[in-house]
Amino acid sequence: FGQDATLAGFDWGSYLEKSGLLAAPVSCFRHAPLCAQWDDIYVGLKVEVLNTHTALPSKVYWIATVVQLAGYKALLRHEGFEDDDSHDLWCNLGTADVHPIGWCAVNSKLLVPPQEVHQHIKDWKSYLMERLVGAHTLPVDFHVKMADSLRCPFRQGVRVEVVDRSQVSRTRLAVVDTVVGGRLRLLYEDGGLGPSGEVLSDFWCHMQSPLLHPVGWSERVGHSIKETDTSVNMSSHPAFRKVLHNSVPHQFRKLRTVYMGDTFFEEGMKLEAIDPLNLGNICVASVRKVLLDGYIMVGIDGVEIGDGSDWFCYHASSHAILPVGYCENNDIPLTLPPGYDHATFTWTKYLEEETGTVAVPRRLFNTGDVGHGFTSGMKLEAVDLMEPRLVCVATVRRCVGRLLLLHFDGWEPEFDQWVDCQSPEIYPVGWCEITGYQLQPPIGPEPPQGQERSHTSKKAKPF
Ligand code: MLZ
Repeated sequence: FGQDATLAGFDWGSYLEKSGLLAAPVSCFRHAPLCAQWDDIYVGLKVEVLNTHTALPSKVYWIATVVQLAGYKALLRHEGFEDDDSHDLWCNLGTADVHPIGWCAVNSKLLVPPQEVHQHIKDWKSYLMERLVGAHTLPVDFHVKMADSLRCPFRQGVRVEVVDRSQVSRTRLAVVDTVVGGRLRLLYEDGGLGPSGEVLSDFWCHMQSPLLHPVGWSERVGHSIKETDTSVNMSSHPAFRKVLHNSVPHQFRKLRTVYMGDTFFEEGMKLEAIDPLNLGNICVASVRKVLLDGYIMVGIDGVEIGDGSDWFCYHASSHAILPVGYCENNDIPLTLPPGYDHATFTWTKYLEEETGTVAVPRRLFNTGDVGHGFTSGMKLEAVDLMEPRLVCVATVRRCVGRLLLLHFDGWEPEFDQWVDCQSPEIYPVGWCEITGYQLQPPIGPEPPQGQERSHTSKKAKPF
């Protein structure tokens, strides 16, 4: 990890205030804790929150109003300050000692006003009564729901099949090592350990990632899988000392079923696809192989090595495959095969004259609008899918249909990535704080010490 945001405590509140930008609301993130409950969380709610501005020995609370929301973070104003915003404070609704109105009474806690306002108001009791009439508060089960939604069906020692980061066309057996906020650290079964027991090859993804599959998936759909090198001994690592359990399909997200009947993707058909190794690029691509259960292997035209090792598996319902002409229609620069020129390239000519192929029928793609609620400029916490251990401060740069172009704050635009609006690898502001995941803050104009910014290495390094 480069900069340590948990030690330094990245301050989303003042960062947003400085930028003047909004955070994407929690309700935009279907997989995020409390997404379904977020309609009940809004500006104007009143809560009971720990009062840290007293010299009293026991924990006391005071009433505050939500004056602004940014993801899971709320800007609170203590009752009594009225229009004075100088004491407002950002707190995380998922972690802070905040409760619905009435919680203190039920739990025999004291409500004590902050010292600064103590003198101004004579009769607190009637002041509060007046302020609280008709006020709305947090749902009573807020924290229970939060805890429920953080539960995860994966544990250390569960075996899965996951993309092999050293060769993206195949999967590889891996074992869950750690789970943080539904994100899994996976260790390849034959990844090897270094001289002092350190893991040589790991992979991070969310439990709902399309790159993750139950044991037996590859064989079932006809995807290639790396044979485990049994000479590699991992048994000294804690994750392998457990009794290993094979994962089973019900632990995984269910994909939309696709009908593979009369017309489906066929080998050789052309399309546009997000380059799995350069997620900011949408390229001219071909269907290379049709697997079972609606999965296809895609290759990027003109740059394929030729042995199929750089093909990538996408499900027919994936956001990452797009019909011919999608980029042009949506004003996205299409990445052409080497030797082609934007001034002269047309899909019609490319299909007929150059390759003698046909385009994948448009209706086979899942490009319909989903009404996701993201707009450009919104801030969020997003996985850098090229280094999927890193969750970074990011901004939505563009929204095109169900696709979002994400920019990583402080990084060059060449690090930008196209993701699906329902990607499980994007999170609301404050998610890292809730789950205990480390957040990568934006890098300043100068790269922080010990973190090189080698843009040239980006292409060569898969994931
Ligand atoms: N070592 C890598 C880190 C990139 C991380 C970017 N995250 C948005 C590099 O400098 O290329």
